[in-house]
Amino acid sequence: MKQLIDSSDIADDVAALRERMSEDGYLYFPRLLPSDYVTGVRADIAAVLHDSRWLAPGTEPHELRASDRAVEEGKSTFFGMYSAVQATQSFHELSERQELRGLAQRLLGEEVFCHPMHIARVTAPTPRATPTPAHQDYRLIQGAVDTLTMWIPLADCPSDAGGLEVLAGSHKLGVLGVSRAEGPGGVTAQVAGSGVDDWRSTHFGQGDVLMFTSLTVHGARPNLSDRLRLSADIRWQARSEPAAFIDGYEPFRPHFHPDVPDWPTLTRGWTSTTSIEIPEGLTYVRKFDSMSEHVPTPPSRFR
Ligand SMILES: O=C(O)CCC(=O)C(=O)O
Repeated sequence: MKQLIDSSDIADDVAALRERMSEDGYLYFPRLLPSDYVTGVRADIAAVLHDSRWLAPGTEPHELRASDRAVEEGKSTFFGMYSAVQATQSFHELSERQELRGLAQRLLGEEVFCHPMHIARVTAPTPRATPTPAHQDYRLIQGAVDTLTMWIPLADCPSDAGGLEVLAGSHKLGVLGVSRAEGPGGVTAQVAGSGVDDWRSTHFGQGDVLMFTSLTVHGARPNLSDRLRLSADIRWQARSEPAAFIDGYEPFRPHFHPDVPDWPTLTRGWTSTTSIEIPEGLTYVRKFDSMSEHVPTPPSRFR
């Protein structure tokens, strides 16, 4: 496994950050979030997993050992557990951490906002759950091509637990063709024959941040452990650029809505909802069919 390059030493150097993102399509910051803080968020989610019987009987919740009930995301028995995770205030408040906002702002060079559709991944061991196939986020998220994803493990994720891997430099290939695939997202990017083959990953620790562009090909490695892999996907874009919406739905509903209830139900009893608020005055574009054959590559800051 080729290792991700650690960018901690350039975290405050705007020019160096942008140059490396433009070159590699990703940036990696080990332990960017304080361990105690991440442990608190994980404990809140582990309580949901315990109550949903996703944790093996007789095991400690923080170990995240999977029970037989743990299934791949999107299966019918997934949604009870996932709705409760999506109703967890501390999970969404990850997006309010200044370490994350500051990084996004430095990279995008203007005021940013965080998509309220924060995604929690509770990944059961393979083969019960198929690893996320290699894909680019742009076809799925659309809107601003310079939307940046932060993938954040909420528990240590050694390589047997199947962390994320990125194809360094693949963002320069533009929007790739896709085919249907098993696993989260349901699509895979047609990258074979592109000549780009620099796959990178690492033994992730809790609170690491792996950040990449919406054109960077990435996917998950198989979870060969007996634990649930727990991580968050947090996305940022420039406030001045359009966000995408699906016809018939208000923009930025919760992940997996309507199989997961809408915000009024999820946020009942919260002490603050700032983590999921949408700034006023955003512009929007209608989503296109993510499987379309030819999708033009919009100009980007990072190519
Ligand atoms: O955690 C995963 O399995 C997938 C995450 C991902 O693909 C993403 O953040 O876009």
